[in-house]
Amino acid sequence: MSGVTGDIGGLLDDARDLYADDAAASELLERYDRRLREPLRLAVAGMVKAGKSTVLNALIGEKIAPTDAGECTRTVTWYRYARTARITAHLTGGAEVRLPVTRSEGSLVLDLGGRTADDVAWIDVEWPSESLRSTILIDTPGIASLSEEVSERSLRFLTPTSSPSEADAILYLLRHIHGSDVRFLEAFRDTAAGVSQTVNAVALLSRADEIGSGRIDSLLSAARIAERYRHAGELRALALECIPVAGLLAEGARTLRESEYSAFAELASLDRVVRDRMLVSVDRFIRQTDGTTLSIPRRRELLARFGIFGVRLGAALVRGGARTSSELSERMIAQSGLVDVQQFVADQFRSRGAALKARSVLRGIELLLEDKPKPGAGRITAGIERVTSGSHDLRELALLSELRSSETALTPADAASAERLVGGSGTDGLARLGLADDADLDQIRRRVDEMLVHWRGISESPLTDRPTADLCRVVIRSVEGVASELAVGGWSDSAAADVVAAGSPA
Ligand SMILES: Nc1nc2c(ncn2[C@@H]2O[C@H](COP(=O)(O)OP(=O)(O)O)[C@@H](O)[C@H]2O)c(=O)[nH]1
Ligand SMILES: [Mg+2]
Repeated sequence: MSGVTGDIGGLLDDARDLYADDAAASELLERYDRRLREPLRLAVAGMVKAGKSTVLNALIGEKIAPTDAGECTRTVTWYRYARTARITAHLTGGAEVRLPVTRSEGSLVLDLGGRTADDVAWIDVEWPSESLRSTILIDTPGIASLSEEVSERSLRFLTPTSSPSEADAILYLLRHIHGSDVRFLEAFRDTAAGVSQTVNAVALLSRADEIGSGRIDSLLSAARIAERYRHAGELRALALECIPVAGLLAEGARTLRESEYSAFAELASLDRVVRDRMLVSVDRFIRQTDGTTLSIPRRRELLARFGIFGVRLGAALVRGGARTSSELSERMIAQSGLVDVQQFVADQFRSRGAALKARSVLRGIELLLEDKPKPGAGRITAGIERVTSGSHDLRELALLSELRSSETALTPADAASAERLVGGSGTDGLARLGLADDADLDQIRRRVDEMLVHWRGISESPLTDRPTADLCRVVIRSVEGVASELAVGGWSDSAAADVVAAGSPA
């Protein structure tokens, strides 16, 4: 354990001593301790039928989360890595029941054995998928569901009032920005309030293929809408990014079968006029025709798996040269937006995993101290302050949130630069510096120097107020971090001279 995780370990020990005579509090602290060691918890949330379970399947690369309307889509379900598959239902009364691991046509079948979603607190799916090693994925029932109880289940889980959210970060799926989306995201942000705020949500503009009615340029329209949302006031403060994603296409592509490749190849080989006529609409596609040897049930199956957009795209990609099922799968995935989502999760959530988990746990300890005040707790409160202000990672998260949600005294250009430097566009060094992937050492060194001089200038100006100077110090520390990460040791020659010059009494 290192850095912030280690510091919190010490705090948790102190808290355990303080609450040694309180079994419930001790158990809670035990859970926080485990949470620090487990992978990051990433929840998929959004309104009913936003495409949550489909995107989750695409991320895992298997049809494992149910997407039909069964009872299981109304429960919170955890997907965690384990070497052998095992499914456990945690019942509302506290009991645990093992559920059978059954598959049907490649999909996992979750069978509650006659119980309803109301009987089940949550389902724990342990699954041998590599993609789950570094992240726990959590599927949640739709918020703003017709059934209030179902919505409540998600809200209690993601935005509880007296404990931290069970999720460290969320993928929030939306099709249009809706009042309930904004209200939920605000509640999620406020659940993380307290000393170590952050923006830890990303918005996914989901079912992107349907945006242009499934026309082949639908994804371009979706990209334009996402761009608009990205800068729209309300979403900007609540989500780090807005990424368009065609989940069904991604899910279909990641689980593409040989027989499906053959079907696309057959469509691709049809005479152009016949093909265009067939693909003009869903109705046309499943109509009786002599134009193709694909039976109507097979065509229906293709539609269910890929949507009309996916069917059109699949045929176009085969015509464009996808010669095998794996080539087709790769090209479909590239179009779906899935890679952008994966990249975002890696850059913004996984790379900050320790800080995001720390934030959740610190908030938990804070709330416990509020809920059950005790003499001697002051030491722990002070410890929380110390860890929060001493951890550069946590200060970066807080600053990012501040830059996103409130006006600062910085010029718009400086605010944008600060946001990038603290990792708002990705946590790797080049992204922070706003340099291309192939930037050479010289460019990096120059940019680092330039940034240090600029931000020290603001920080030390007599016109700069105290909060802005504090903000500058976080930015400077981030730039120094980048310099050492990218091993441009040389920055210190000129920059060190600056430090000496600035610090010398002359
Ligand atoms: N066309 C299209 N349909 C989708 C997409 N994602 C999900 N769906 C369909 O929408 C329905 C609801 O999807 P699901 O993932 O269960 O939504 P959830 O309620 O948010 O979990 C299912 O019938 C999916 O096949 C998508 O990207 N494109
Ligand atoms: Mg679902």
